[in-house]
Amino acid sequence: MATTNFPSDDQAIPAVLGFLAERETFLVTSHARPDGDAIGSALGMMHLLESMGKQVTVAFSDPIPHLYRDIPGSERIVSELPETTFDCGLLLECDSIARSGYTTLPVNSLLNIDHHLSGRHFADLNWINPETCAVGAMVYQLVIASGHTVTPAMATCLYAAVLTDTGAFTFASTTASTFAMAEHLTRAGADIHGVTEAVYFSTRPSKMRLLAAALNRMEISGMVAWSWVTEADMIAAGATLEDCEGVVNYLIGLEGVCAAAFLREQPGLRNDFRLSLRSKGAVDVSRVAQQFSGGGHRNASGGSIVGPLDEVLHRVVSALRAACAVSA
Ligand SMILES: [Mn+2]
Repeated sequence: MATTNFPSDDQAIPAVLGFLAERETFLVTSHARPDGDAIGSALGMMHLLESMGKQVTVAFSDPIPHLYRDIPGSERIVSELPETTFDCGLLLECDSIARSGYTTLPVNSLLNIDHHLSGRHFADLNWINPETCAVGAMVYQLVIASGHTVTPAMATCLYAAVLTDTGAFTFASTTASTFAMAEHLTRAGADIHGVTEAVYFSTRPSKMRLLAAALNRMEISGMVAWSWVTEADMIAAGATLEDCEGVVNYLIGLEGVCAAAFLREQPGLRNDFRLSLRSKGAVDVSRVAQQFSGGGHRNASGGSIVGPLDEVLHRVVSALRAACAVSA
């Protein structure tokens, strides 16, 4: 089957619903180190597919962060792929199979739904809309177009996806339609207080200690801010990888700062760093991430970089300065 490029959601949505209707068994997955949108959109899609009478397995290669363990259906997520072949592999916000953390998927066809600027047309059917705030919002559009009821479980999953991927309705991707969707999901029974409590008011002390170390070390030069943690910092804080999520958002919160970077040393890999980037307004960090084998959105992206810390910081900060200069 040829890959397809849709000029608008109005054309993509019926094609995606048709693709789903023709198939019975689904393997739903998303990117490695899953975030709220990956988990919420995958589980929201699971609930929709089950409303359609389909058989669904949701698989993630990495563990589910504790913040998201109460999202309805999360107890059904598996990490080992079952020994069966599915009619369809459904990849959400993944630009390739490799990004899912699995080497291959046991599927006869592939459907790709993504909202990243760096999204790619690798599947049999590809619906990519970089304008939308979350893949959860794309799944919401599918639910509405399908005519199925938005159940409370579905609503909670999709609300969690949208809440987290808009930075609690603060990012530039937030529009009037984001709030209209949030209102509808709330009316449909989304557990909005439960999700908020889990995501924003259940931080572990280890994360706070790691954050303190990172913020204490923060550097600011002109419109660029940056910080980093080494494996030794993580051990000292008793922190896990998921405790590093979101540290970069504090750096982009600084007045006058238009681009920010947070680096964390990969466990057991000295001088090998995972890079998180954020920006404000027109400053495009998805292009910066592409220089460091990554990608993402204009204002939020990530990648990886290898080298001695001083050299790595110099390269990243120079790239961010250049990105700020281009948009000035
Ligand atoms: Mn997303």
